[in-house]
Amino acid sequence: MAEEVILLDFWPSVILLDFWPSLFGMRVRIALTGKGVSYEYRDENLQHKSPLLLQMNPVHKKIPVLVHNGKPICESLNIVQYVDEFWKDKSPLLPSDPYQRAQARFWADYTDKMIYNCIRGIYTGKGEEQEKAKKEFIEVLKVLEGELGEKPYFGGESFGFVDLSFVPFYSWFYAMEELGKFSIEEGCPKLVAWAQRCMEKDSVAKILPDQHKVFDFVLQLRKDFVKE
Ligand code: GS8
Repeated sequence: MAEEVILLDFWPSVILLDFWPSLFGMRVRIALTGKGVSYEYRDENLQHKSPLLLQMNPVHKKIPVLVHNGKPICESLNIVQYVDEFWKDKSPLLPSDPYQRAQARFWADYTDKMIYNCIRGIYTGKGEEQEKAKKEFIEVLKVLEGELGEKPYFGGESFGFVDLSFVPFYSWFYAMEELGKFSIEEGCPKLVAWAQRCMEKDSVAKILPDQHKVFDFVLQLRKDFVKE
């Protein structure tokens, strides 16, 4: 019993294990910030993962991990849904209608599966391989632009789960454009306008890192894959 009390005293109630340029980590940071939840942020060195990360995510050993009252929650979209359910009174992210919720999860999952692969293809690829990733990236963005339609947000009139899942990618747009020598705005003007609209929200503006800083990071990352 005494041990339990010490443990609870020791743990700040919310800790986020993360890495600053992580598109997945940004989702969780935006969710917590939007909900007004204070949390301890711990930036991991992914080459030398902390014992806490290995203990809290023994399956994938990846960030982000939310540690709430000493208990881990893993996988960014799963964490965001947990945050939305636990702190349900402020800024709801998922719609209450079951069909709308299913649709929101579908599109969030789409951003996960489709965009990250293209981005990876752009920063790890050269020549034809990179061209293919670029083309696919624009196609995927156009599909998302179609889903957005004339709405201000994917969630309709307010910023929601799909917006939150997708907007971190905006911080990597500049790096992709520089590496791929193309303009995303030219192909997808409405999507860029949507991202800029999201940036007007404090919870997004505070969290998304500077695009130039991300570009420097991506250049370093690229060195591990491509010998120029
Ligand atoms: C992806 C997390 C991830 O790839 C999620 O949380 O949504 N599906 C997961 N995390 C990366 C850093 S961001 O690219 C990571 O922790 N990598 C460390 C490793 O692979 O060893």
